[in-house]
Amino acid sequence: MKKALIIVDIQYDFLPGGALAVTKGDQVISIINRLQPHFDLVVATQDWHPADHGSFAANHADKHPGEVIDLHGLSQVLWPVHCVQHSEGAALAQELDQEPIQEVFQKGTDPTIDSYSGFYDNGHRKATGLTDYLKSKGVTDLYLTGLAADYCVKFTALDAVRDGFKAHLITDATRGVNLQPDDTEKALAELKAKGVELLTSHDVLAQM
Ligand code: VGL
Ligand code: ZN
Repeated sequence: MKKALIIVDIQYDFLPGGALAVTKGDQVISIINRLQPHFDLVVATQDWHPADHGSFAANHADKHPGEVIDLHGLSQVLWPVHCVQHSEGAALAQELDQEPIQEVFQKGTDPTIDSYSGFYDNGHRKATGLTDYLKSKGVTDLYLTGLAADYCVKFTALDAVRDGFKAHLITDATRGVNLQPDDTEKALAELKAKGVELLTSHDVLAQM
């Protein structure tokens, strides 16, 4: 058994004050920092959009964030402009200890399709390389943390299961966007039903 910590999208645009701020998103950072030394491998994902990305409401006439459109055959929630490549909002937060992070996998770079998961775009058309990387290192177990619980963390966890990893979600190391108030609760229930183990950072640290 080899364990990797997966840190999803700890970027300024998802933190309080950011373009797509997750309420209390900053509270997960110290927890993630505490977890990092206990893993065989630490990997991060980074939402990394070109300015003309199709998930931005501003790139569609008369559309607003929160509306849902058909984007090249896939249902797409429209978001405020966020995590534009090389912008300050797209940077990994300085408060996150980046020393233990071996590799950063970028996603959402194709303007025609969104990518919530760190493994594949939303149509499972292209891989980021994360699966091959983790398998090449002999990783069996993934511990998921970061933002946002109801989008990128959720879809990363689902793809982890799909690609044969044992997936664990550290519930106090994630927060949701909650476009609907119960979105995070629903996401966690769905993940649990699909075989993802839900546990707290306290549980993880006690096991190690
Ligand atoms: C995310 C919405 C749009 C996330 C990224 O990191 O959860 N959510 N892009
Ligand atoms: Zn995005």
